[in-house]
Amino acid sequence: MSRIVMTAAAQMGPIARTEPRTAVVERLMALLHQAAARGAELVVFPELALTTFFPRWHLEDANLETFFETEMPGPETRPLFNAAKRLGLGFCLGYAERVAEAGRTRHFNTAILVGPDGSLLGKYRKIHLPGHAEPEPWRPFQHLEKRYFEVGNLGFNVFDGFGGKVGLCICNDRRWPETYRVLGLKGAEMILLGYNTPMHYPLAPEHDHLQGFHNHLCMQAGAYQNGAWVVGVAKAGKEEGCDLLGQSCIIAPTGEIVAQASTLGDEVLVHACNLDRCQEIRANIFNFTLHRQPQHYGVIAEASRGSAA
Ligand code: CDV
Repeated sequence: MSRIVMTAAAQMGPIARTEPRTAVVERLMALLHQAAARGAELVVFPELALTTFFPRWHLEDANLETFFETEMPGPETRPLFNAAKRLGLGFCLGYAERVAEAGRTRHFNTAILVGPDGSLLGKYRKIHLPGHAEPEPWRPFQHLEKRYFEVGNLGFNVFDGFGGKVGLCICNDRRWPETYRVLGLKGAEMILLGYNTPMHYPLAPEHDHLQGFHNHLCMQAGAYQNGAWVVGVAKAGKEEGCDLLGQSCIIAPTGEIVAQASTLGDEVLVHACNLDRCQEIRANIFNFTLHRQPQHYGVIAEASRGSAA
């Protein structure tokens, strides 16, 4: 019998800076209900799905901390967990995490995987943090992820759930082949990720028209080269004056897009993802055991190497 995971990509439209968590959670629950009505068992939400994408502003500490969760679920997010459990749905949720760890307060850009019974199956903290640490006033908007978050300290991991092996990563991670390869080597059959991708890239505006192309290029390559399903979910649309890419999609292990959002708003895509299809790739063209030549790949993991400008 094949292993089919009815998977929903729950794209979100913009979240205003003033939109309260409770209103956002209502939106997430509406998406859950739509997904459930279409037979989903796993729902994937975007990166930092509970608030506006706050790294676009240089914020003072008191303002900044309001965007972070100190418990998950907390009082405002518990209704989402309760609704998912009632509907028998698992989900993947991105949020800003503040935690006391190693004797200090730490901040991470985090995603969790929750099972249909409400149990925490896995947690990931974003490793590739884009942007800059110091404010750069020349930019039309800031991208201060390097200021507000630490590099994730949990590694790239694969979790048992939904009858298979599920890997997590977040937004900018999707552009890096190493992300998929580490998850692929750990046996990921499905890779879930959320993103907030501005259409304007201030460092190379001549690439703005390629945002959609690059989005699919890297996720389709990651799926194919590792024989895994990839579910990429956007927070999209014009958020506080900043245009964010949509194009949420579900990608088969062959690299083919099998479902794609057609709006920039709250929208649910559902696909029956057969995890057994991973073997079409992993038993053949990318049979790691037969064909990888890791003795020639050492440079990839050398910290001192870089094609620096
Ligand atoms: N949230 C992100 O990580 N966004 C980046 C942008 C800044 C390039 C991305 O890779 O989509």
